[in-house]
Amino acid sequence: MSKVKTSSNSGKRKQEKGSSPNRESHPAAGGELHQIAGGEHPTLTTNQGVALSDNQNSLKANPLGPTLLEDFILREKITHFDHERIPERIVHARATGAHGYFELTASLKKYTTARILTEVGEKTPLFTRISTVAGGAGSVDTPRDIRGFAVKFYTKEGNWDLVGNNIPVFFIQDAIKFPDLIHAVKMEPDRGFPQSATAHDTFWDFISLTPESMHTVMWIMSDRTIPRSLRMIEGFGVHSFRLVNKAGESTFVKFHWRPKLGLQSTVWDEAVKIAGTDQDYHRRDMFEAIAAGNFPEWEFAVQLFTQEQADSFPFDHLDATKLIPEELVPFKVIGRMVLDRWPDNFFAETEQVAFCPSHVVPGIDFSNDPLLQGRLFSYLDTQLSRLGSANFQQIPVNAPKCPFANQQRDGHMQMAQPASRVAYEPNTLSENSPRETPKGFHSATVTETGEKSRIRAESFADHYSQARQFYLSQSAYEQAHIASALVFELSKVEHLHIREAMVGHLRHIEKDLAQRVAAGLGFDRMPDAPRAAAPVREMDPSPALQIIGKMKDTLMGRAIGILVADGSGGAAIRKIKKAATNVGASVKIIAPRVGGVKLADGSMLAADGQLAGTPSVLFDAIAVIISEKGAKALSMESAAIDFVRDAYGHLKAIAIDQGGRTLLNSANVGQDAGVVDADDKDAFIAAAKTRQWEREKSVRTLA
Ligand code: HDE
Repeated sequence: MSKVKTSSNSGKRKQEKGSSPNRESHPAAGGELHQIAGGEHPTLTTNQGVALSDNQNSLKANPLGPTLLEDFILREKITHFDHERIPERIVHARATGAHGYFELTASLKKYTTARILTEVGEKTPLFTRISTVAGGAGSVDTPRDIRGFAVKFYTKEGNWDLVGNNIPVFFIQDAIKFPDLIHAVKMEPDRGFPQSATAHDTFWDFISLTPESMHTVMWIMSDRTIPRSLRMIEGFGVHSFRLVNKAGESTFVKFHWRPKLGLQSTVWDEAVKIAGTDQDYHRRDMFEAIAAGNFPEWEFAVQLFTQEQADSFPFDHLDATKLIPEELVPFKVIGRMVLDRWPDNFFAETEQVAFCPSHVVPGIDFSNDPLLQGRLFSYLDTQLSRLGSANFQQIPVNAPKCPFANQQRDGHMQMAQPASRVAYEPNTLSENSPRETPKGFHSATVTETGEKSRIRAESFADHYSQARQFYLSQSAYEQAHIASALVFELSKVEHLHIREAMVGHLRHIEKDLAQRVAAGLGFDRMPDAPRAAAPVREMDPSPALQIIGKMKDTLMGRAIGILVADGSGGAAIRKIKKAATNVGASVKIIAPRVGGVKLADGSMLAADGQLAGTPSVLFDAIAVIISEKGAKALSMESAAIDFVRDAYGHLKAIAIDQGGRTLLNSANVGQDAGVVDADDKDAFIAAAKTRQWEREKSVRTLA
């Protein structure tokens, strides 16, 4: 056995020349840290309030000796650190949250007693958390995925959580299938990948065996799942709920959020590249918008309908794989949500917020949707294991902002210190203990009859009609994106029989779609279609289901990137910048060096981003103002070539000066109606408000 020389044990190892063991004068020991920031600082203490004299060094037997177990300061600090993480959400782990308010603009007094829906003009504080579903907490913001859209309203009558998604339908009809669905979509358990992607065998295997998921599959293959910004997505409560009025009568209701900025998505190649450029793309976008005072805003709308109306629908509204077309039951806008405050602390608020669909207030009640019924159990249960205690509602972000009192007591991490002798109800010993009230929560009166069974209702059997309606309601561009997304995803599936089974389902949805996907996958024969449990109905197209139809003719909330180089013309840059900011866009100057460029007139222009780290995928439209000299230099830079090539490939408007035209030529980029002269600012602004859809067929082969 070789002996290691432990001279450090002696404690007498020579000091470095000129250094001193005294931490005040030893930079490595942190003695200079105290000079970093001025001002009055509170004393640094342990959790027990003991002031620290040294937060840079642990307690050692001698300067090079072992650390002593006695060091309670080190142990307290490290122990707390070791326990900083809590279990991440099993789904919806990755998210962005913000505070805001809800303002009612039209009363629903006729339908509900819920004060939040009856008092016009009243503002209710809220916390909103928008998430992806499949990836872990550290995954990227832009995978193809549904976005969770959860809102906690702190009403005067208790907390109401509306825990929805950015898609109005769901994959499954019964809660008992949820663990299977999620296990199928998450990373495959033997290999631990892919992270946050549906494009793998287990997901499509499960889907191909679950025909009820076909409607949601159409939605997730659309560009709804690759949004440009969380400020540009819709939100849906998905299930039918009930509103209950003073007389105890109930009306069914579906809840909807519609973004003020309109809908806007990326294109798939762009979403993939954003993931490599800025993993926090959506979180940063929301943070920057709120910081700049551009508060994200949504309209709140309801669809109200009676049991009699529901009986006449050609589908069952209790089936979460179905939506109620706007054309059948119109939307009634009743309020707005504004997100105006970023959380102080991500963990305390966005991570610890606990949503439960079971959190409703008097006047709002549940329907029998079997998915919703399962969720009423699941969320409370998950909070117990995630937050570790039945007292999770005492965490500030979860606590109601109205008075609340009951006789629940004790438990892990109890913060309250009730002083009374009694902890039960009723009692005669306390004059001011909480009592029930007739104004409290009443469930809607509903008669239930029938036999207990494990059976799927016959009215849930139609799995294809609304999938077909969705596909046929899309513009030709959007249909091509859906078909291409299916080809992309299924091309990642290793098992041929799964690819074939999926194309079989598509045959029920739309023959042309099945053919396009089969061709894209290189099939030489059309696979058989599975037996459909119910005949496919022809439903009227619903244009409201499009994204393109719901884009707004605006640059509000969008971003323009101006690529500049030494020798650029300052006037041209200023002109574009002014035109874009005048219509609400944000503008960034991109230069080869972050220090900026020397303009033609010799003045310096600072850059907001360095070219290599700020590619055009981060912008909705670009301008290239670089002069001939700049073009010569940038034509040799792959980042500059990619900048213009990607902007063109992602169907964006491009404004160019003469140098810009030279760079486009070097990059082999075509020139169409979306490529405009930088002098024509109006043409650029008009083109920047949309995508150049017609260009797409010239830049990629779509299915
Ligand atoms: Fe969830 N879901 N879910 N879900 N869900 C969770 O709760 C669950 C479903 C949704 O920002 C979990 O706190 C079951 C539909 C959102 O914190 C968990 C079923 C819809 C969020 C859970 C569903 C949603 C969750 C994981 C089938 C749209 C994030 C962590 C019956 C209407 C909320 C947590 C946040 C989160 C269970 C289906 C939306 C495990 C059992 C349908 C937005 O409890």
